[in-house]
Amino acid sequence: MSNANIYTILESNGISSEVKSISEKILDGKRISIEEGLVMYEQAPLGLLGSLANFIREQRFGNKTFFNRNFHIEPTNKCVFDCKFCSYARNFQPAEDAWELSEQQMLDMVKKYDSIPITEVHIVGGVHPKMNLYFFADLIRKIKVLRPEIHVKAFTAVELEYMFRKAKVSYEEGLKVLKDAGMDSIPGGGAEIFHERIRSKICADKASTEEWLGIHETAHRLGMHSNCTMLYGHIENYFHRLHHMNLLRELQDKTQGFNCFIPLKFRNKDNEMSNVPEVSITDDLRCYAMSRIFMDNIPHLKAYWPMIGRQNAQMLLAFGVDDLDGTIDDTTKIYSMAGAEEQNPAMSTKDIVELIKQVNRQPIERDTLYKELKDYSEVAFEEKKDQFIPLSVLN
Ligand code: V47
Ligand code: SF4
Repeated sequence: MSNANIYTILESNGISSEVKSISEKILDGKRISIEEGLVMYEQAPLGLLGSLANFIREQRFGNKTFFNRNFHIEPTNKCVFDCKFCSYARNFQPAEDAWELSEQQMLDMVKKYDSIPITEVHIVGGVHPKMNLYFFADLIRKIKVLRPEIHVKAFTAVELEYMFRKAKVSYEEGLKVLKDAGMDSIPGGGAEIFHERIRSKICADKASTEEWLGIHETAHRLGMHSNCTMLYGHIENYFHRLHHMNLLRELQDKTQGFNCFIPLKFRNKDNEMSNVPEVSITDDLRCYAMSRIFMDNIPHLKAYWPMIGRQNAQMLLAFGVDDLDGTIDDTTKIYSMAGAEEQNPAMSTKDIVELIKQVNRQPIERDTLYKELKDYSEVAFEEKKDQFIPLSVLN
């Protein structure tokens, strides 16, 4: 037996004294700078990044792994914007695969879950001029009549910025209209990459970085929580990712309003960036681990399984991730249209619990604001019971 300790192993892998001292800082719970993040991104071995991220995750949550029971409503995929990475949006020309749901169709979707114990509806879609602020306030009000207890997490800051601009109201006025109607929180989409050199190439015409951050800041001030995302693995580099995360970290220092950070992997099927190759699984692992290490003030790190796949999501639970999002019930098309392996994303409670248990983590059902609802460690499922049947309502 050799008497190697972790540092002799790392040194034999060529790890620099700089990486060593930044790692010690991280283990001491200290914040790292963009420059230090860059050193770690570029030089630290994957195993070290994973261990550091897992250390932070386990310090905070032990073995707990969170999920929720939810479904999505995607009101339309018609969109006035022109994001180059988007495989989902259609313009306003007639197209077989374009949809535009009526209020009644959306309420019927909610009614189909009458006897199913979901806790969240996630509403996002394309940006359609006819679906304005008052249309959506009315929709949310009616959803709450049907299911008063359900948490409505709705509209990316991109959708909100357009709605408020069209209605000629301030962010605060617009958010109050939606909050009064029953909107509870805001999802994290639309952030993409904040750095202007990249944003101007991939999504030049939608809400700017300042607008995205301004809407979330206003929501937090009004007592609403939100999530935040980062679209990675396309034409950005590590610096752009760190710059993006730093802006979110700075806002979180001010407001404490973000619940979770969700890195979203660029998928390249059927969009205007199909020539850009997708990154490897090791870059995914580095990205999530660095997210956990760098975002020291955002409580949760989510691997959104419809986008990254079930097995990769399981692996990411060892790289800083503590949350897998929800059961989904085949109600979102964004990722299947972009080439994700999950063509009809749906998991029963049993499926998601087993996925978590398989990698020796503790499955905890949460609500949208991470209140723990049920520990499934000891729950045994009867076959076929508690199963979601995909409704495939958009097919
Ligand atoms: O903003 C679009 C991304 C986002 C592609 O808050 C793409 O809990 C990869 O934000 N490849 C919308 N990504 C989805 C989103 C989300 C999802 C799940 C949970 C939450 C939450 C938020 O989807 C967009 C964009 O970043 N996206 N096209 C693509 N081709
Ligand atoms: Fe529209 Fe959103 Fe697609 Fe951009 S990402 S084109 S805003 S649906």
